[in-house]
Amino acid sequence: MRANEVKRRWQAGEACVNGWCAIPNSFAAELMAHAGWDSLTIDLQHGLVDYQAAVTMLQAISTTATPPLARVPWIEPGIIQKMLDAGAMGIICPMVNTAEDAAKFVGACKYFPVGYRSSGPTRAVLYAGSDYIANANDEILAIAMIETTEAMDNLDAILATPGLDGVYIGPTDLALTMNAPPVLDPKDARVVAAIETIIDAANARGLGAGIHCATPEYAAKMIKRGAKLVTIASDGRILASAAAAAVKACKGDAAEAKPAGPGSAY
Ligand code: 3PY
Ligand code: MG
Repeated sequence: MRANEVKRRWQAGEACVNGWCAIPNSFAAELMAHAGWDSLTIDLQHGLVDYQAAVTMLQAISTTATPPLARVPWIEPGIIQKMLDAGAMGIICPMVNTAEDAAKFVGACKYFPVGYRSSGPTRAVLYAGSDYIANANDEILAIAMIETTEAMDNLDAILATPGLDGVYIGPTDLALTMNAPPVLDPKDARVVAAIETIIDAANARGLGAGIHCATPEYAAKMIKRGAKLVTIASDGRILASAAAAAVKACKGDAAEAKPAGPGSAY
């Protein structure tokens, strides 16, 4: 089976700089895949991506060696297994708040005896190899999002889940449950302390800790702090800011963003 390079990096103690695909388009995903990210995540939660678009995006990413991950909309075994069958090499699952949530999530990602994933890796065998089923439990990554105070309260129990490979911090949801400003790259001392607690606890158990960042500077800081997977913004955000910068570079002070509404942090 094709080796999961995210896992290899984690085993070598290295971090992955992860790209984030929210635009539901195979060419956008192909462009991202050729940009040099260590991994790419297709976002079916807050990205505008449905299953059929996600499949074509996986095919586009397959024009490179970049490992594809997927964030699913929720802890729902159906979509988790469909994304794995389509060739995702790991799943990031939102709102894993309890040990029960974690067991349900990991179980959907792994075949018997670790979990209850059903056999049928329709495209995954083409992408990852005909010996997929025998090796998938070792290569496929189950990454639980820690993004609430409830998850913080249950952190040790979640991290102890057999088969869990890593965690992924959602700073804005985490901040919401702490009554702090829901922003990426947070400065609020309580949110920063929670992020550091999660990173340290994951590293102590040999699990990978990921975090969603807005800027390359914050992402680099998180790698120094011990994160093993840092996402920088998203394809949509990078496109929007590069486009606005190009217009501004040409028009100078006359340039003016023209949002249709109040705009968004994403
Ligand atoms: C969050 O900030 O809550 C996220 O889920 C980022 O991906
Ligand atoms: Mg979130």
